[in-house]
This record gives sequence, structure tokens and C-alpha cells, in this order.
Amino acid sequence: MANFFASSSLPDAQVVVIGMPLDRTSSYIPGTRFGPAVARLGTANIESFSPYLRRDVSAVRVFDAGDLEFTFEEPAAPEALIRKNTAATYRAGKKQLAIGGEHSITPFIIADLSQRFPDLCVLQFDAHSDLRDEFLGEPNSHATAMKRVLDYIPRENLFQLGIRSFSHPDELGLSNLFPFEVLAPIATVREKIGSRPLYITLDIDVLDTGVMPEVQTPQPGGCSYSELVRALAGLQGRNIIGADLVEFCPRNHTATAAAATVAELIRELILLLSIETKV
Ligand SMILES: [Mn+2]
Repeated sequence: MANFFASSSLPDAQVVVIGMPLDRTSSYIPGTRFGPAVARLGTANIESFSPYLRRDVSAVRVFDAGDLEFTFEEPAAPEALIRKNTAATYRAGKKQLAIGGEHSITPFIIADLSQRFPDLCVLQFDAHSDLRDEFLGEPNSHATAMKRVLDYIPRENLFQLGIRSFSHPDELGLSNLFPFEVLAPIATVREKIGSRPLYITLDIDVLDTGVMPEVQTPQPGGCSYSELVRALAGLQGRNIIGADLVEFCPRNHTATAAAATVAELIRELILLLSIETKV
């Protein structure tokens, strides 16, 4: 099954997967604009059955909405386009999985969802804290993604896992920020979030660079694939209302191991969005 495991028309879909290939502020290795296209190629290699969640993605009604087309000259245009599409998906009663693109797509999504879901929690898997207020003069940068999310939700509703790159030493002392680890804190995080609506933002640079070298800003010392996929499985049954996977920056625009890794994570996220809430 190619095309993000798509099996449904838009009206019948439970989960809408949409490419958001925004690549406007990349400061190290540009190319996240090719993330969605190469991730689709990777899906061809992945079985529909997840041995981690023991569920089959072919039983989920998935629609591939294609990719948004961004204007790079106009900074406000991506925000308007992302907010408009996100709003339309949720107004139609569906859940969205956005495939980046750079991490700066996330606050534009949260801008809409924070109004729709009171007490929304955001769970970030990432190597970087992304808490700068601006980076290279840009407030809506990949490096400021979580700082911008905090424009819409309170600090105590943001959970940060796997962080190993900080813009200030004080960030190490933040509550709900869990340095280095993704699997060990998951039971605590699960408990703290409880039945509240949960949005997952998965920056794949949380993985070790040996596992996932094809990211915009590689950071040594990340988690294993097994730890990440088990941490995700630990969230099943929570009230997961949306998700994104960002910062995939393919070096080769063909089917690769990295594309397959990303595609399998997309399968896991689709399944998590489809599992009935049990809290
Ligand atoms: Mn990152």
C-alpha cells in the first residue's frame, strides 16, 4: 500500500494524512520539502500490520490529501493555508496527521486545535527544545516551534521527550521536559495527561543519527527505534486528537531505509489516532 496507507475517500475517512512540505527556515541542511514525497515511497515497503500495536492499518479509513503548496516569499501565507486546511479537516469530524516539512508547521496547526479542544496537551518527541523566541531574526522558525506552541497552550500542557539540545541551561530544569529519554518517562507523562485531548508532534531527529541520519539538524546521542516505537505504543488509549511527523530531510529522492523508517512511524501514528480512547 503506497500513499500513506490510504484506503478511503475523503468523506468516509477517519484519518486524513496531508503533506506539509514547508522548507522556509532550514538553517543547516535544507530539503524537508521533499519529506512527504519520499515518505510515500517508503510506505510501499511497510506491512499494514503493526506488531507493536497488534493492529492493522488497512482496517483504518485513511485519506491521503496530497501536499499543501506553499509560497516561500510570503511568510504569512503558510500559516493561513495550514490553519484553513486543519480547520476544514476537524470541522468534517476527522483527525489529521500532518507530514512535514519543517517543525514550524506545528504551531500553525495548534493555533486552530487549541481553540477546538479545551485543555489541549502537546507531546513533543525531539532532539531540540525549540524554545527560542526567535532564531536568525525569525519568530516562526523550526528552532522556535515549541515557543510558538506556547503562544496557544500553557507551559504545563507541553510535554517534551528526548531533548538533548538546549538554547539555555535553565531549560534543563523545566517541568515536563524529560532530557535524553523517551521510553522511561512515558508512564509518568501518560498519567499526567490523563483523559485530556492530546496532540503528538514527532520530530524524527529524536532518533539517534545512526538510525535516522536524514534530518535537517542532526544531533548525536538520540534514542533507538525500539525505544521510540514502544514509547508511542505506550500512549494508546489516550485521547489522541491529532499528530504530525516533521523534519524528515531525505538525501536521496528514492526509496531508502530512512523512507521506510519514516513510513512505519506514519503507520504507528495513524493507528494511534484510530484507537478508541480508554482513560
Ligand atoms: Mn528537532
